[in-house]
Amino acid sequence: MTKPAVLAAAPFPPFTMEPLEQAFAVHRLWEGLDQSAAGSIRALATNTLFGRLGAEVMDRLPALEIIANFGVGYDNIDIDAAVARGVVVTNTGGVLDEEVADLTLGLLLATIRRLPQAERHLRAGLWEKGAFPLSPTLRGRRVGILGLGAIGKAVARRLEGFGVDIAYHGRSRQEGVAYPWYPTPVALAQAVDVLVVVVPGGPATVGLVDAQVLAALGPQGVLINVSRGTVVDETALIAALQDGTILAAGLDVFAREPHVPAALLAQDNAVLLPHVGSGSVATRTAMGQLMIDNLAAWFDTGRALTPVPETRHLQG
Ligand code: 8YV
Repeated sequence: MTKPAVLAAAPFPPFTMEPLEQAFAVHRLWEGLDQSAAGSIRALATNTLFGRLGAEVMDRLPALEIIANFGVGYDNIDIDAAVARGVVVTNTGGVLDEEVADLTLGLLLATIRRLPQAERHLRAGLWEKGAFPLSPTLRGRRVGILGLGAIGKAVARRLEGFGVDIAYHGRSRQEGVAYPWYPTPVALAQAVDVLVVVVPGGPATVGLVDAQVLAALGPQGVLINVSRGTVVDETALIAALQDGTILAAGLDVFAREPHVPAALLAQDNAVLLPHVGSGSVATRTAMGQLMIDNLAAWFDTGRALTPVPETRHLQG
């Protein structure tokens, strides 16, 4: 039986590339794609590394039926263009939530207790000259979660174990959630002194955390962002870190990855990670497998396993 033709938009790790190539006839976009091959492509496998997957790529693929994303966030895909072409889009929600939540707590503690700075102090031989300065604390803080989805809830469950108060903002108050809900990001920021950003990226959330939200968070405020750099106004954040509008920030994501502004690198009150939220071997393997399983299910049954909400109606 002929294997369905799948276009890989960008390279995947070997533990994903190998099973992908076993199951499908894989074309590699980065090696070029001639017009006859383009006509045979029924599926696209992509990830955020490829960059924006827009109408111009989809238009080159007249037989395209499905786009499988290696990642839970799919702001890298032009969903309207996919829906207009009847193309189902899948993501890898579910298999990375706990991993990203673990990382979020690690980043939160690292930022408040200044762990990377303390380690730098030790490695630089400064401990023998003097103790590392005392740090701020998580004790007695109130943590606001911006975006109480699956990852936000996994973060909240962990925070309960840390004995801190939790509040949240999302578009609407959630039934059955006991944490206080605030109707706007500013109102949430005013009520808390740690703001954890886990809201999805994309046009609806660009600049959601702006200068006003940072001012509301206040001089003892700590911002943690593990979602997308676009959700935070990076220029406003740099200014807020420089002038003490907020205390500190822990960032796993940036507006123009992998570029990190020099002004952020210069801030001692920022803990900066290279987008490693889901980046363990086990979780990335599971994400790759779910991407492949989505494609296999689509070709076997005409129904993908984890279509994104905007394209669910396109499945039979
Ligand atoms: C990336 C992520 O997909 O799942 C997401 O939304 O941000 C990450 O897991 C990862 O960088 C793979 O490209």
